[in-house]
Amino acid sequence: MSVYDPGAIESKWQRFWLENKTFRALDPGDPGFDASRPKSYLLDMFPYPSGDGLHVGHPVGYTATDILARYKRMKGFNVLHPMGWDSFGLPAEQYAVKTGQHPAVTTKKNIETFRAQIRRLGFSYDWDREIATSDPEYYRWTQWIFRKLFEKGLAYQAEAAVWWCEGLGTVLANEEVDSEGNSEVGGFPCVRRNMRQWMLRITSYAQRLLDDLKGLDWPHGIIKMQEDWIGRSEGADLDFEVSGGTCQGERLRVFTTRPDTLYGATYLVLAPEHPLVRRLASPDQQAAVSGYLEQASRRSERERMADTKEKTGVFTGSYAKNPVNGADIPIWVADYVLAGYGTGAIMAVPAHDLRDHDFAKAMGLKIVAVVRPLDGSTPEGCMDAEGIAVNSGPLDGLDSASAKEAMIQTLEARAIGKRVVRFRLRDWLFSRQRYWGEPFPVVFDKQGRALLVGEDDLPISLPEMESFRATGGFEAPLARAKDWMTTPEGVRETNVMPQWAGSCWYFLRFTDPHNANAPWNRDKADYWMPVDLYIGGAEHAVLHLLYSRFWYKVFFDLGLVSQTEPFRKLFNQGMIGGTSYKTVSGSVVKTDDVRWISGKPTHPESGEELLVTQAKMSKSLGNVINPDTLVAQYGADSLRLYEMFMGPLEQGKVWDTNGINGTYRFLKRAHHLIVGDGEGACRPELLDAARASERDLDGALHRCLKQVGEDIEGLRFNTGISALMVLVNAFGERVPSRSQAKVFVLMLAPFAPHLAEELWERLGHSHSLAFESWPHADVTLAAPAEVQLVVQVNGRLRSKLSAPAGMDAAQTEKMALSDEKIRAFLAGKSPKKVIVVAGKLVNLVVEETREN
Ligand code: ANZ
Repeated sequence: MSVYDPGAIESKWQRFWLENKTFRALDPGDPGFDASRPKSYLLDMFPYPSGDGLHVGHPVGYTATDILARYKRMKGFNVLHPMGWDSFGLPAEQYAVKTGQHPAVTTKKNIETFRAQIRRLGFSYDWDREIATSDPEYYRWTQWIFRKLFEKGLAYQAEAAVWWCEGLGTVLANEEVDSEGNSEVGGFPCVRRNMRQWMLRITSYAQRLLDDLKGLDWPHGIIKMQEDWIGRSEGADLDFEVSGGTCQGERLRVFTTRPDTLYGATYLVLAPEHPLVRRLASPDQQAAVSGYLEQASRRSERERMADTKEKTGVFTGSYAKNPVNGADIPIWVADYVLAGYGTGAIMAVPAHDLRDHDFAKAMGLKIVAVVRPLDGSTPEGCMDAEGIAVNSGPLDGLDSASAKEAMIQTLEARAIGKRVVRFRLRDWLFSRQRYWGEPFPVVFDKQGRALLVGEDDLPISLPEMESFRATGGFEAPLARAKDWMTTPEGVRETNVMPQWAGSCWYFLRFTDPHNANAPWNRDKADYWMPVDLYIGGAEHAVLHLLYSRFWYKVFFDLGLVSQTEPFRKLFNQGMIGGTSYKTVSGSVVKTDDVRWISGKPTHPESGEELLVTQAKMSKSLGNVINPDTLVAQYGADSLRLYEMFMGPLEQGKVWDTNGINGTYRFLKRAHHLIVGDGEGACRPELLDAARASERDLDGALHRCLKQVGEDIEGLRFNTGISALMVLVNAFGERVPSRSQAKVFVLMLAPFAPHLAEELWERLGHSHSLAFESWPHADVTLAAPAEVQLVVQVNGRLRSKLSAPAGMDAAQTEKMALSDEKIRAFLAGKSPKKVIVVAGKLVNLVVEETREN
């Protein structure tokens, strides 16, 4: 058989790898484990096994880590490359609601689909380490970790204002609600409510979470997003005294990052949720304040923060005294001040803060400038930069930094203020009123005290329930499982943990997935951690990465791990978008329904020409590409290769199914290069020693080898693949020698592993190439064959020649002087001076004539 038949080749090798456990990673202590080798832990963000199955976006990241995993094994590393399932969470529950099937059943089915699809792509995962976060053997340890958090005082209960979503029957975090106040999933309306919740004290790790970002090899954009999310601000808390009214003499504390602008504070603003608001409302402002509070409760935090939105607010009718100049300034309530940040109250300095400026303009409040620009200009509108203090009594003339310092000292001396550091980061809302999540290892005794369930009683498994639909009334579904809820010690907590919980530590479980006595063994974790390369989507830039970093630091403090950061290097693959087709009036035509008439997409019925746009792949646009069809048609190797060849890994791309033809043809040629057309295992000529005519190909081969190695290390897979394509072209119809064929096949292996294994076998090997050494690039052979020689006359470029690499100075000069163009230029004269950089440049200095 001599045709390239990916179907046969791929199923054969996938079976071989599975049966032989080729990619099983050995742990320290395992027989055969080689401690002298370096380790490499290559991790994909494990998928949520949705009912839709895999789409072509998933394999982008998986292929990238797989190329590296295969390469690192060949480079002599002990490689850990695992895969598992993030299988708890709202979508599973929603899917179950939709299909009427129990989440456990649908999740199991979805996992099977995902696993089969992923296996058909031939990734070199150690399948013995497969885990699922919804498996009681896994979540037993998530519960165990919760116990630790509770014991350390990092888990507590609080009444928290949360989003209640009636449609989903659950509370949602801020990030799960859009700016219109609808749920991101499903688009159901949400309302703010106070409810008892579990919170995790991530804020006590804020400084460390910020500081440790410095040592990470992560994309700058992601580091910046984490920094902003943590949001460290230095400034001061300071007190204003209420003058007059029922609150006369009470102190109102504000937080400011600009204490230097205190002389310009012309009013105060409280968040609508501030506890003093109602009491500060004077009798004639009572109605207006109440009306405003009602209106504000319906707006989302994001909407409230957006600068572009119109500012709203009302005067409370009360005043406070500015402590430095004694002025009575009005107290307002406005929702641009957030309850959850600082003290929930601000001093407004409209001359120097944009939001205050807009507000003062809208409400006709006083604006007093107290900072002038460093460049002496007279600014119009708001001047929010730092500068020199003016109109500020003793601060006048000081630069902003010194003025801040001086003001803080004054406030501290008068005991009406103090220096503070604040973080935007809030504690993590850790409970959900759902079914499909980890139950808490908590019962409440008769007095309502939360007690931990003993370690030996874990896992607390989810009860079987007939209906897990929310019934409304703000009750968790588990509250209906009365038998399950009641225990001799007390009543079980009926909330469950959020989806993030399981993914906060799965990378540790992979180091020791079947441990029945502990979440992981310290020695194993110490050996494999930290993750050397973590690849996944940028959509997890903030929450997943922040939460896992937080837990990891807690584990460090508990002595469960030896480092403080879990992911040394992070890389975000670009998204694959699809093409979508719409009519002028905006109705979507699914990709499969588009009728192509003379190369133009048209409506299948009306014949109207359609508009083409690039969009995210989604079911509703009908533009989701299923990898299974492509694998059936072209093979997994072609698909893998194509996804890597489309462009740089980090870049977003638009899917074009036609492109896969190119990588398929390349693999066919690669197959032909080794196998030929004959009946034998490979081309008979391969068995001969290299013949003289093929030796010139050694240069091309080693140049390719050098580049492919460098490109894999630098995650530049597209250029590595194109180097392989160039090489196959260079061979053309010529037959490689046996040793050339070996090098070629080994280089191909990380990219197109099935075909490479097949060719390796045909070259006469009886074992897998997975652990063959990566061939050594011969530097002399890899040196470029030709270089460019630049010839100047009196410093001006006069000729460019292509020259054989490795010429010495004399050869270089001789070549320059014998060039036609240069000889014409010199017109028989000999240069006064010749400057030579061997193999690169010759500058001829001649007497200037008029023409020169
Ligand atoms: C007076 C002032 C003058 C301010 C000035 C800024 C510029 P960051 O840097 O984000 O920490 N602020 C304080 N608490 C707030 C809250 N709960 N909701 C909305 N805004 C709040 O921001 C701190 C600054 O944001 C504080 O400093 C305060 O306004 C405002 F020329 O005080 B500033």
